[in-house]
Amino acid sequence: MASWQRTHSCGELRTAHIGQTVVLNGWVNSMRKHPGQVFVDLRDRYGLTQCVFENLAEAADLQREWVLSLKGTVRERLPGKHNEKIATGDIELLVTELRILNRCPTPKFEVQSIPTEEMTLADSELADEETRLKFRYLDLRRPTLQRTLAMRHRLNKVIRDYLDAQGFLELETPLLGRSTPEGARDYLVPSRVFPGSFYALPQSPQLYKQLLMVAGYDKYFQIARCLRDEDLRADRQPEFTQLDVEMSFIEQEDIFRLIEGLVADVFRCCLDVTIPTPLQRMPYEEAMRRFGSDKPDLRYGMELVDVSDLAAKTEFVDFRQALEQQGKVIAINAKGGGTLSRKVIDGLVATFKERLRGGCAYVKYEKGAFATGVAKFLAPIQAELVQRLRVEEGDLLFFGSGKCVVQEGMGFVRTHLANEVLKLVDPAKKDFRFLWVVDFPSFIWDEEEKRWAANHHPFTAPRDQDLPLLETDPGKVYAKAYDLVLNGYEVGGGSIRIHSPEVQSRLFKVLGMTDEQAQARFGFLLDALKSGAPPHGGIALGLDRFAMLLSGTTNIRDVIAFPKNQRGCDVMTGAPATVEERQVSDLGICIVKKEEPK
Ligand code: AMO
Repeated sequence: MASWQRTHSCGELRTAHIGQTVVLNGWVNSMRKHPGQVFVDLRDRYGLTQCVFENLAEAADLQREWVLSLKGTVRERLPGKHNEKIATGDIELLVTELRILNRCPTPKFEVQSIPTEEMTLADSELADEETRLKFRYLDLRRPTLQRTLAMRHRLNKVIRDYLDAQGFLELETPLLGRSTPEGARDYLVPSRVFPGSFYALPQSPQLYKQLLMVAGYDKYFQIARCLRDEDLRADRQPEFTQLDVEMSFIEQEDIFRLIEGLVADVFRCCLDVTIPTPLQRMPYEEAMRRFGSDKPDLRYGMELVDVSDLAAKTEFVDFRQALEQQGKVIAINAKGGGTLSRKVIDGLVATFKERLRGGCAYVKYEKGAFATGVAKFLAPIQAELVQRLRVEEGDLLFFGSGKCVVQEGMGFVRTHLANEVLKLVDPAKKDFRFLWVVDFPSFIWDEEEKRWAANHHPFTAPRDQDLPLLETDPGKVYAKAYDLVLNGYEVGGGSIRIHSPEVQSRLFKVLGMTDEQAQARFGFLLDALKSGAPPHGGIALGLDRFAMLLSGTTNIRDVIAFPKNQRGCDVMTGAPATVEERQVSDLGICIVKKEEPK
């Protein structure tokens, strides 16, 4: 071992080490200079150690984030100087030898952590995210991110151990393949050898895993990278990671049991939290009716209440119009929201109207009666509304009315009120409400293309009892599909697959594909299904979302070492970027200049 190499980490030394000569390696987290004495907090991913230089001239020049090797003697801190907030807070290192391993200019932004137990910088103290993404290697030194990445490692390890113990094989599938439809746009890779032909990067390993079932690998999993060119949101990345699972000779219940065991193990090992199993289940229609969402957050109530029957007794124009168009009037009780100002409520109404694509009205309940807003119209139904929505003094009711999207719109109203206005949830609190959403419709009507589209993906089996309706009434066909929901996020989705080539062909037809088109695109799958396909099914969990929720953050980028920004760019390396003209012409591609996206 070279003389500069560490004997201990910066989070390791305790009173038991007092008197020992040790070497620490790390970064200068912070410094305090006094006459004849310099204090440096040295940092690595294990923690911080206070190091003292007494009359060591070179120490005066040290700067933040320089990389040091410090040899010295461990000693107890002076009385009153102990720091209970850090694990090494009882000792300090009296430095006898300083070796500067590397110097650097002052970093673009504050990397240092506040040495508390939690070691988190408050959001308000962080540099803006774009700057931090540009210098990601500096931001990754931040203990919060080091903790979330360590959590991810643990998550992967627990998953592998659990599935290995259950007899699963971890198998890899190609990145360069044919497009698997999962509802998003593909990232395409042009072929040099076959100009004009493209590989598609996988949106998921869906078809490969089904083919592995045909091949007899009855318990498969993979921690798989997936790529989807879709609009980004706080919980979406263009490349993300799935725990992809597939099993043969099973039914929906077997997948539930497997995943429930996994979830319980993950939360126990990663957070020491017990998740009671079996997890709650709810049919899709019920989730939509009660919460206006297929991924309801069950940490709070505030359920949607259909008041169409009562609304019919009023003269309020918005309500009447909605009902005349066979629409609905749905109400929600924002408990205690009566204290919100008129200005805030008007702002909310404007936001909600946009999402509802219909009317939005409100009323407060003050001194035992409706006040402000549409109070005068609601007088005839006040008593019934108060009872149905359990209205109490100081409550605020919102009403959404309209023809088509009012249920989903009110789902938005519910989460917006809970998260942004009433602050009913704290993501850092260890409150985990899981839910299986089941019985999804197989198809949704695509108004633009005037055809049925697969609600999950086209390999999902319809319920046996609904098979006769496939051609006659696709809107009434329900799927053997399920989503795993946690605190309002869809953290997983899967289904029992079609293993009959005839049913698969019928389903492609419902989606508007001719036999020839189905054969051209999915001939290999149809052939495989004809080669002795076992009944099979599976699921994929979104590991980034899982890690995000385990870490108590709402930003998916916090759990990915090198994420893309909101526009899908890697601002650190500058990807996507132009390439040399020769590279493009080798691929037989000609670039058509388009206007810069705004
Ligand atoms: P699905 O498309 O539902 O199913 O994806 C499974 C899970 O992956 C996560 N996820 C994402 N996470 C981050 N960024 C994204 N852009 C993103 N897109 C999806 C979600 C989602 O629940 N092949 C099927 C699975 C199956 O049927 O077995 C599939 O990919 O948490």
